[in-house]
Order: sequence, then C-alpha cells, then structure tokens
Amino acid sequence: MSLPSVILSATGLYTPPYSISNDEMVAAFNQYVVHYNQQHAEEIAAGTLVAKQESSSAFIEKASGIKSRYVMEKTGLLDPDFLCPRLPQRPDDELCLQAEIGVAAAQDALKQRGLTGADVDMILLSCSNMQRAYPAVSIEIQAALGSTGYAFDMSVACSSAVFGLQTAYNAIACGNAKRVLVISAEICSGHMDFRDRDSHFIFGDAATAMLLEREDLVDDAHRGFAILGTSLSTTYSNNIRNNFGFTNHCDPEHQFGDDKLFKQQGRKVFKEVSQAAGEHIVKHLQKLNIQPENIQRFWLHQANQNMNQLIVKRILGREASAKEAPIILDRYANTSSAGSIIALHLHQEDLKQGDLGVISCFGAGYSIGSVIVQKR
Ligand code: CO8
Repeated sequence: MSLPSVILSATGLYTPPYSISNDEMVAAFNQYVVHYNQQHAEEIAAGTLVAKQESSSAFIEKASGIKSRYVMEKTGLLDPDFLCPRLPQRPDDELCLQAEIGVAAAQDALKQRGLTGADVDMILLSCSNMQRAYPAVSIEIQAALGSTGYAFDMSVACSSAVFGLQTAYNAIACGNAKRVLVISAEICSGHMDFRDRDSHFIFGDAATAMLLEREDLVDDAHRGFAILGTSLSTTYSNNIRNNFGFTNHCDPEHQFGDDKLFKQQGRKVFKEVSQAAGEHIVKHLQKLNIQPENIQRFWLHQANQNMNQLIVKRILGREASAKEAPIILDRYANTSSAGSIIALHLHQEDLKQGDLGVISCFGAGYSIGSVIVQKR
C-alpha cells in the first residue's frame, strides 16, 4: 500500500504591533548600565564587582545582521528600570496571548486556502516556549478555531517548526489526520534577559502557521508545495540553555536566577551548528538524489545572517544570492521556530512549478531539521 502524498498548501504570519530598532534597544540598555554602575560604584572601585559594559548598535548589526525586531509589548522592554515586556496575566476564561497570536497566524493560512478551522482535524503548537503547562495551548487554539480531531503542544526549541512539519507529515501519511496546522507562536521577549549585553538584542516575537493536507484534498487553484522528504537530527549540547521549569519553585534560593532565561555560548553555537546544519542538508539532498545546485530557495532558520551565508556556501560551494537564501532577521531578529517559516511565507511567490526548496531549522538541543519541498 503506498502512502498518500502530503502538500504544504498555505502559510500564515502574525507580526506583532511594535517594532524596536537597535538604537532604541541599546539606548535603554546603556541607561540601565549607567544606573547599575553608579549604584555599585563602591564595589566596582574596590574590585569586588565587575562594571557592566555598554552595548552598541554597530556591533549588533555587524555580528548578527539584526536591525530591528517586533515585540508584543514595548514600553516595559524599553524602561531601563524594568527591561522586560509588560504582559499582564489574563483571566482563565480569556484566550491567552500565545493562543491569540497562534490563532491569528492560523487564520491567515486558512484564508489563503479558502478554508476555516472546521476543515482542520489536527493542530500542533510547535515552538520554543509554552505559556503554561496545561491545558495544552494548542487545544485552546483548536477550540478558538472550531477545529475537530486533536491537538497537542511540542517543543524542540528553534527547530520546532520542522520537527512539527515531520510530525504532521507522518500523521497525514499514516491516515491519522487529513489536514494539519503546524503553528509556531513565539513570544521570545518573555524569555530573554534584557540585562545581558551578549543576548539582549537577539530575539523578537512572531507567529507562523503551515497548513498540510492530503494531496487529494487540494484543488488546482491552491497547488502549494509537495513534501519530498523530511530529516531530523539531535545531539545533546549545553551551549544554548534555559533552566526555566516546573521544579524551579521547589528551590526558592535559585527560583529567579539568570539561568531561568535564555543563555548561550554564541561563538561555539555559531561554529558547531553552522557546520552541522550544512552537513545535514547536504546528506538529506544526497539521500533524495538532488544536486544542491538544483535548489532554487533555502528558507533557513533566522538566527544570524553571517551563519546563513556560511551554511549555504558549504552546500553550494559558492556565495548564495539574497534571492536564493532570503534573510528576514534584519527586520524580525531571531524569532526562534518561526524564522524560517516567515522567510518561506514572504519569499515564495516567484517560484515556478517544479522549483525545489529547502526549509531548515537549527538551534538548541542541538537540533537540526530539513524539509525538501517542490512547487506544484
Ligand atoms: N555590544 C557590544 N559588544 C558586545 C555585545 C554588544 N551587545 N555583545 C558582545 N559584545 C562583545 C563581546 O564582549 C566580545 O568582546 P571581547 O572580544 O572583548 O571579548 C565581542 O563583542 C565579541 O563577542 P562574541 O564573540 O560573543 O560575538 P560574536 O561575533 O560571536 O556574535 C552572536 C555574537 C551574534 C550571538 C553570534 O555568536 C551568533 O549569532 N551565534 C549563533 C547564535 C545561534 O544561532 N543560536 C542558536 C539559535 S537560538 C536557539 O536555538 C534558542 C531557542 C530558544 C529560543 C527561546 C527564545 C527566548
């Protein structure tokens, strides 16, 4: 018995209402640094405390390619005495913030396909951070969209979108679902340490959705992409870590430590993950007997512009053009699992029937995933 083909028929995007430029972010951070160093002047002079150093927009843009980011709330984040988005907890009978932005991205995808939530029978919320433990936020999204079937949350950090894609693909291919929404709703600003010079600039917020369908359900007017293959890989590393979790309150001494927010060894991650991601994609293409030069588009995880250029150079043996490997992190920053899907959403219109593309995510875990698609 042959498995049914699976089509990625539509994508959706939710962009938060507020944008913050590097200059705005650095100004707030540097004011915090001045206050901190003034408040601790005696310890710093005595050599018992290290003075904090200022951040710089020029460094951020050169090191990462990031110029600005979108966020769900801006005033708290730019308040040097708070440096955290103000996101008040909502009553339990209101849609939670993460479900709200997930629903918005899902509705964008459904609209493009001319469907409603009632046409969907499986929903995955696949992203780095869940707003709560239970009930699963995906089930709240399922209720808000009026979908049937089942929903669950899953997380593989920045690689969550492609891990979700493979999970959805398998569910359709095995006959457990007909139409699946894979949603990556990332409120990264809630998990950042905006007092840390090394990482305060890295992330932004956004939500994406991908609609996957059994091929026979997709009409000629909505051709989408055929999924030719998926490949996932993980190797344990502590170089990107966040110790936030349900046992935190059992240790009041460390409950609110810096390690309960995003931390990374950026240099090591850059080197190790660039190499591993390039090799992963090359192997995946070899397995499918596809020559790298026959790929028209690389929708890569959007963490660092220099990293993406290096990865595609490893694959193609030459520099890639901006069209071949589009960058959206200049405007959105790193939106974790949403990044490569934002690139796919915004940079696919020009592709012709038969064109090939690679969707790839990489990040904490380490985790790497690739999905090879062909325009129908
Ligand atoms: N302003 C000025 N100078 C700075 C700043 C700053 N803001 N930050 C650091 N510097 C200084 C450093 O102190 C250092 O100084 P010195 O040379 O005197 O020691 C110098 O600049 C160079 O610092 P780095 O070596 O750290 O700089 P890099 O060139 O390596 O750039 C990057 C830093 C941009 C972080 C880069 O290393 C990078 O992008 N690495 C890859 C990151 C990545 O891909 N991460 C994986 C994805 S994230 C993920 O998977 C997380 C999932 C969970 C998401 C949760 C959401 C919250």
